[in-house]
Amino acid sequence: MNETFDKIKQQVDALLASEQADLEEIRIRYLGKKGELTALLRGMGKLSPDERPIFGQKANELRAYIEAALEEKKAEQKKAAEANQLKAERLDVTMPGKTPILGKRHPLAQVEEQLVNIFLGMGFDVVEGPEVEYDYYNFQALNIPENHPARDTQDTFYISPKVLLRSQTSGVQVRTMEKQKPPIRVISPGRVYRSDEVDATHSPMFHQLEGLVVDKGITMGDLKGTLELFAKKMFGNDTKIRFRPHHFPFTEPSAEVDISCFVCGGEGCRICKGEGWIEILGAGMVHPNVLRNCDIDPDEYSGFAFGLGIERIAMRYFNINDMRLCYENDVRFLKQF
Ligand code: 2NL
Repeated sequence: MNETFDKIKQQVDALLASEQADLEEIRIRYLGKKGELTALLRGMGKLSPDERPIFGQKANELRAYIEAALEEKKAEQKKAAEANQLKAERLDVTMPGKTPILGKRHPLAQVEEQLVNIFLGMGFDVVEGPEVEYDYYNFQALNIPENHPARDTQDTFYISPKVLLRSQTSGVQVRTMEKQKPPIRVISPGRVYRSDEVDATHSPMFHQLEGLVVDKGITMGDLKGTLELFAKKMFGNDTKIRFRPHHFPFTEPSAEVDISCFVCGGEGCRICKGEGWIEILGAGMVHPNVLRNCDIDPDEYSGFAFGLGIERIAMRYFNINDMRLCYENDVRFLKQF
């Protein structure tokens, strides 16, 4: 009798020695309905009345022993599992974080911001207006005659005979002159649209910044001084400017304005194509008809205006050789600025 109990006890001890012991399997094997200890208890009926109580006590002691051993092992296994989980999920707070990829402003936005800041510094206000514009504000008010090529549907996107996508931001300035009497000192940056084939220097959408000053006694000298200061701030203090005669319907006289090359200083190099000068904008004295159209008396007031292409300036400034790169948003391109 004792031998049988001892054998079971040894077996259980041996099974529980393994760390991964299957406790349920062991419980069923010894204490279950068809378990070994249960079977022994069932056989008790064959024992003599003297033997029965002793057998029963021993059997109960063994059951209690196995149950306690299983409990103990269960607690041990739980503790080990928790320790393992903690180890697996441990966070190394000293590990360096993942560096976020930092973007930056588009080269066109950078140049626009610089241009705007220079003119804000000279006391200009920024004005904005609709990109879908009446032909009146885009052409008529600007003294652009009915038969002018710019008005052709070949050059301008028309929405209806009287409504179009603005081909310059001048309309915003006409609207300003209608609302606000001189002194006027504004710039109008924004998108403009022209029906151009896409190539290295043309796009049907590009960005312009125009400037307008109207007051008593404004002269070409004010225009030159303003543009010279702008050129120095944008391209460096040694920059010179030069005016070449030109024609715009909305200014008289009109000029195209060059800056001395900011790479070679005028010697002639690849950037200025050996010229020493780089064309950057168009300008002139506001045509009396334009002032009149806005109910401003040209005998009392005069003004100057200028217009520049932001892409054009950005391409010179950053030495970009193909305008299309400005719109493709290729990170390899954008990273460089
Ligand atoms: C260019 C350069 C220019 C203007 C724009 C302007 C605006 C008003 C009155 C008079 Cl409200 N002029 N803008 C003046 C000169 C040049 O742009 O190359 N344009 C085709």
